[in-house]
Amino acid sequence: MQKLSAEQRTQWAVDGYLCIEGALKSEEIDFFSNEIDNFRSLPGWEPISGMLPRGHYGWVDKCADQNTEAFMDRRDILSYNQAFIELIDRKEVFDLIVDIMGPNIIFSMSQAIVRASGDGFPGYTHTDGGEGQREIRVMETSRPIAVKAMYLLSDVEGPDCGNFTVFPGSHMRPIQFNQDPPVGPNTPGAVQLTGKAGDCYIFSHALWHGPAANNSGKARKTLLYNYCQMFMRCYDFKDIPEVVEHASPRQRRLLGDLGYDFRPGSYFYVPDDQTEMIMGVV
Ligand SMILES: O=C(O)CCC(=O)C(=O)O
Repeated sequence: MQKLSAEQRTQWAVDGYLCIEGALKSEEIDFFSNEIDNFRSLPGWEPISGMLPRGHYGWVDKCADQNTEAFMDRRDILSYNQAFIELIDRKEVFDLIVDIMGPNIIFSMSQAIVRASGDGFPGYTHTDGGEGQREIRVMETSRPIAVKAMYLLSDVEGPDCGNFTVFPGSHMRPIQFNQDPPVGPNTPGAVQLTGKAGDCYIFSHALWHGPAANNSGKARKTLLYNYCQMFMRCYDFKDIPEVVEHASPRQRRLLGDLGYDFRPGSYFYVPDDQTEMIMGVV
């Protein structure tokens, strides 16, 4: 499997994120972009404003706004197309995630976000994994608990274009989540990243990050795939998801199929063949 270059390893340790340019081909960008537009009209998990506890998603018949340029935040997207399952272990990104996290990992969530232009959303900054993980940071030399891959499906060419915004190096500092005004994409130290459709950002759960406002005149579309150490389990599914039937052995393992029925101790010590399975040699 491919490994981080020396330069990438340093950037990962120092900044807490990487950009993989051209991770998706142009026909894949169009394909995934169309898929996102298509499942707007299909049932799925979305935030239901004001009706659920923070960060929880509810089942909706369709996205509230059918305009493909409007906001959408759809979770658990693997069942919409086989291509979303295949993306779980896409070589250009997955190899590097394994190099960073080690082999004892599981796939924990998938998401498609469309950030509309000009809707007044100011952006926000957070760390991943909610209140608990917010208290946990990594060192330069430690494996992270969780890592996200964010695939850009739109070009992001200037500031305030819905940019993925990061505070380089912040994965090693406690996030100041109770400031007034809150830490955000225009706080000193924030870097609004630009990129091309097809690029992929890989970042640690502990990095202060989030979207910037989008005043670009066009929607910004992304896919987000999250991986965590196996002991943490998945965020998106209570049980092994049905899509596992359409997955390769490695994808099955990443979706939580250990090859035996659940018993206390499962996901604690990993299956005997975990390293070979993740490295793709079984
Ligand atoms: O840029 C976005 O739309 C949100 C990405 C993000 O902050 C996250 O996935 O945690």
